[in-house]
Amino acid sequence: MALEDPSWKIFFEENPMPIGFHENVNLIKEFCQQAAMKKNRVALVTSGGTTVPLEQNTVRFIDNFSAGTRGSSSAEYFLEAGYQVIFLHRSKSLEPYFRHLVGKNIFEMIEVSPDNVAVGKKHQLELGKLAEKYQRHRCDLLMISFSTLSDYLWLLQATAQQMQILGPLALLYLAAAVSDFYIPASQMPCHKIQSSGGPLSLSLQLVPKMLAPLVTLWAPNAFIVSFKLETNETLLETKSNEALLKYHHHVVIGNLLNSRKVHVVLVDSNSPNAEEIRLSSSDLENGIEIEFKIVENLKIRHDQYYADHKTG
Ligand code: 9Z3
Repeated sequence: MALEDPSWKIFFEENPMPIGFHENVNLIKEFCQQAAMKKNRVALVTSGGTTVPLEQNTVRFIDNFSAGTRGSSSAEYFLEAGYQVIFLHRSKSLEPYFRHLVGKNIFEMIEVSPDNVAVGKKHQLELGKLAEKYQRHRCDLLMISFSTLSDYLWLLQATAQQMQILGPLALLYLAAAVSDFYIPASQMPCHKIQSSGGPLSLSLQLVPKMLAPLVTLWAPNAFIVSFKLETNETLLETKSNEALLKYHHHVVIGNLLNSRKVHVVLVDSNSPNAEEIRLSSSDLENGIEIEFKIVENLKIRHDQYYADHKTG
């Protein structure tokens, strides 16, 4: 399918690679090579929303709602499950470990006396646990950031290609909220759109479906999990199944905008029935996050996939 439809190739011909691309690819390459030598599993976790700029010198852009909660929390659980993680995320969106500090006032957490500066007593346990986890995992975590849709797709392609060296040890977890529409670089005005031109009409092009080349060409041996976001419950399972049938990857996780933090459905090419993960009230009381259960579930599926695909 990817070979027949050249639209994804044209996208990369028409939209320039991001600044710092080669430096990032080198970091990713080294990370994957080291992991492959140690036979470690690596999860690529994509996270946050892509922007679609309206001008080349960008003053305005179309954005996406995602804060990166799914991706940043899942990255932590993959690390806890023994994976190394490439965290491909929207710049300034939530990040693993640091997400727990968002909205907290660091100055209120610190006690200052004339001869000492220390974490206040009531924050020591929480911050200590967090710092310990961060320090334990930081060498297994590679952070790469993007802003625009085009930057994201360039980095996704390159990361998937570098992960080929890992064969079935690689898992791709595509949680970023990726725009379906964009303005090709050649159709974007160079300078700020002036209001003196009157009301603005935009014509957006469809983004080529990158899952097709991703599955068949860029990461043919990896275990690939994509997300399907809907707002209409009646479409969720059908649309998730359609995605699986169309791209022939391994798992589609369907979620609804309003219930995504407590309920997801997993569809898998090997089983006819969807599996549901739903947080109970006791899970919620105990601070269990749905991503903990998603990663736990995927780890079992990836174990099976690895056992079926490893060559020696
Ligand atoms: C998701 O569905 C993610 O679960 C969310 C997470 C973006 C809903 P938050 O960051 O939200 O925790 O606030 N991601 C995939 C969204 C997407 O763009 N999917 C495409 C589609 O639905 C297919 S790849 O068509």
